[in-house]
Amino acid sequence: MKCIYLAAAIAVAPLAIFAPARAADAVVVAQAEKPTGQGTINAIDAAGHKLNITHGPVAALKWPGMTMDFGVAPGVDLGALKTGSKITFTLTHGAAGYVIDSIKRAD
Ligand SMILES: [Cu+2]
Repeated sequence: MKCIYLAAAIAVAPLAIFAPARAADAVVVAQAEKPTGQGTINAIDAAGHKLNITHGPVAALKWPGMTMDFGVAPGVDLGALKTGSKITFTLTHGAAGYVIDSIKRAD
C-alpha cells in the first residue's frame, strides 16, 4: 500500500507547484465575472444610498427574480437615476451582504 501512496504524492506534486499561479488567475476571472443583474428601480433612498429594485434572475448567484432593497457603494452616483429607470448593475459582496457597485442605465 505504501508505494501506492508514494506514487500518488509524486503525481500530485507538480500540480502543487503551479497552484499559486492558477489561484492568481482565478481571482482575475472572478473579478471579470461579477454577478450582474437587470432590473427596474421602484424607489430611491438618496439619504440611505439604497435602491429598491425589481430584478430578473442573477445567474451567477442562482438568485431568482425578485423585488428587494440594495445598498449602493458610496462611489456610485444615484443622481442620474429615476423611479422607473431600467438598469444593469453589478454586485460585490460587502460586510453586510451584496451591494451594488456599478449601475448602467438601460433605457
Ligand atoms: Cu434579489
